Amino acid sequence: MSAVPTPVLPSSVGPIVSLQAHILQQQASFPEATGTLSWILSALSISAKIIASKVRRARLENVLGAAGAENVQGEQQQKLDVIANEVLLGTLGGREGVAIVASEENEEPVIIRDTASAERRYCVLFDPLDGSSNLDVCGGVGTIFSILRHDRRARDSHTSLLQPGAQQVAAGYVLYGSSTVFVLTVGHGVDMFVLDPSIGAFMLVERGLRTPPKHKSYSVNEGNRRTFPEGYQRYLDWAQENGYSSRYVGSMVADVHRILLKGGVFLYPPTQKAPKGKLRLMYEANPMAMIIEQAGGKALAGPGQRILDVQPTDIHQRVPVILGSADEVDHVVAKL
Ligand code: AHM
Ligand code: MG
Repeated sequence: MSAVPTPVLPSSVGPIVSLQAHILQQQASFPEATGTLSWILSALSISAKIIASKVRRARLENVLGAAGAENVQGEQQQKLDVIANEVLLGTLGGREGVAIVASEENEEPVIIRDTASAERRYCVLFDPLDGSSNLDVCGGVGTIFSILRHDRRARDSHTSLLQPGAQQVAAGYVLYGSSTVFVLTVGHGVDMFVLDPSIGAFMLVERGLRTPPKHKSYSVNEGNRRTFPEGYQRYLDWAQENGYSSRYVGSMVADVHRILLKGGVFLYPPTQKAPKGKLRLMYEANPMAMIIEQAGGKALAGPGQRILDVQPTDIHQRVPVILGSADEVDHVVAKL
């Protein structure tokens, strides 16, 4: 009797993997994993789909513009900031594994579950809609998130949250641009998914992303140049003398996504108005730093100061940011 040939996937057909399947595959490679983190990532994926649809319909539903209140940073909240925040609180709040949530839009951390009995629980920090002032002009905006293990011995929620970024278990962002992109790291490289709106699922489009080691491009708000510390001004002179391009959307997720894919350097230096920089350590700089480092780049707060090693003292604290291609970050640091 002749053996039945084993069917082989034709080489032209790559495996089709959704974010959900990818998370389960990764979980399976950690026998000690309980699935708690996977449930949290799935809540983030659902939030991203809901927020993406709200962003797409914002003009039609008349939810553009300011909400009329200021957040803890003293910044104008957009209506969609508030909506996106509620979506994330709602989806994460339903997940057993979430102990504490902290958001750019809430002054205090939100305790989701009685933390005293928490076994394997996590803290999730996020900026629900970063760059939201770009919404009125159809610009790219994003959600940024960071996941830390909840410290059961911590005396209060602040103490559990105040861990350096190097201890993040997972981090990522969602870019609501010409397509909706979900970029994720759980500490084993960076994977990228694109939302297929026709089936409502994020599909894997690239595994193990690497940021190019060099690219002659910088991304910074040059309107603030006169108040940058001198070293940054020296760097900009050098870059302009050496044929660098300037690219700045003013939405960190969009700017960092471009650098992740094409290379270059993103800067938010100290300024007169924001002497410690503008960007927030725990839910903007840390997750972006983890992604960029996992993709082979560098992320610093200053010379010799890795963002991921900064010990936070406040969940809303700010930090200067220099991140991107390894060689380009080195060029900046050489001038500081
Ligand atoms: P936000 O969290 O209030 O939206 O502010 C963060 C945004 C980043 O997305 C962006 O990189 C930066 O602010 C732009 O700031 P500036 O307008 O000062 O250049
Ligand atoms: Mg922000």
